[in-house]
Amino acid sequence: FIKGPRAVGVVGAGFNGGQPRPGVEQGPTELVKYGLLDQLKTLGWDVTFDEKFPVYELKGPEETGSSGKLKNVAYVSRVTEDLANTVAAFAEKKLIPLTLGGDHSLAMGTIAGTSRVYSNLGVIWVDAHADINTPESTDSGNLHGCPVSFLMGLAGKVPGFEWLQPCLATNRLVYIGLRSVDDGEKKILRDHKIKAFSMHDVDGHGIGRVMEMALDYLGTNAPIHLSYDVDGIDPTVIAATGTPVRGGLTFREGHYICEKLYETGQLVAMDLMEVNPSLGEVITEKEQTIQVGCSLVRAAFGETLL
Ligand code: Z70
Ligand code: MN
Ligand code: MN
Ligand code: MN
Repeated sequence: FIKGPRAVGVVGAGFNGGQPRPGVEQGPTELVKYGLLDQLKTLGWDVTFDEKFPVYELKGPEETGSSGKLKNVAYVSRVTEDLANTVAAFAEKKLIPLTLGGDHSLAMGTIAGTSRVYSNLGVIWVDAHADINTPESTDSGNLHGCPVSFLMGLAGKVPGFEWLQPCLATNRLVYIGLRSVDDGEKKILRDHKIKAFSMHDVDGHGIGRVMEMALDYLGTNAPIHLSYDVDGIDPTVIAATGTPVRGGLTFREGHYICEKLYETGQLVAMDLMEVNPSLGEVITEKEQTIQVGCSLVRAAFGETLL
């Protein structure tokens, strides 16, 4: 189990600049209001929490400027640089940084931060999406679809992101839960032989075996940063997130990943991202049937193969 002091440094990162849907900046506030900090204390954790608890705001229209297709470059860069410093300071003091998002572009900051403190860091990235678009491959221009390529240095030099140097080798990350990967991203995953367990793999091996293989790959003594996009879990369980995708991890599979990392004592940082309390609509049975029907056809025609 977790070695060293049971101390967690909670970072609230209310931020929506990496994607277009408002509401995700309220994720940390809602999680704390629900009692997350007290729940951690009850589990015996020493909880440090910065009461400043920023809900980040645009300084002005200059921060929404684009660089090529990328949107809000200055805004995302400022916030993630700030976050990297906060997370690194907690990790330096041997606290486990727990960053509550906010959209997943924030992981540029959190993983940059922990990688300054831990050598041989491994990342487990739970997500429906690969978030590895480059400035060239992105269709949406939303930076929450790009953090992995920025961290790995696959994005090249991006004007406005001078502070972020490559800090994650292509063989130090494992994905779990992928099922909505852009064609350009599939090519990147193949070209760099990036380790990925899609939902197809979770189905085939079971989550227990997938975690065993993931930990073997990263090394059973390596410090691990868990970057958890809640949309990795199925929308029947997690509805209030910006881009839900059917066919995700079950409630238990989603939890097993966390439990296993706790059990091994390898967890050194966690992000919980893309919680959007303002979303979560009810869909009709008719819509649901049409959607599942199309989804089954797409599965038979190759959509989910990486
Ligand atoms: C798409 C893009 C994404 C989360 C959507 C989607 C990326 N690949 N990530 N929702 N959490 O826009 O690049
Ligand atoms: Mn994500
Ligand atoms: Mn996602
Ligand atoms: Mn729904």
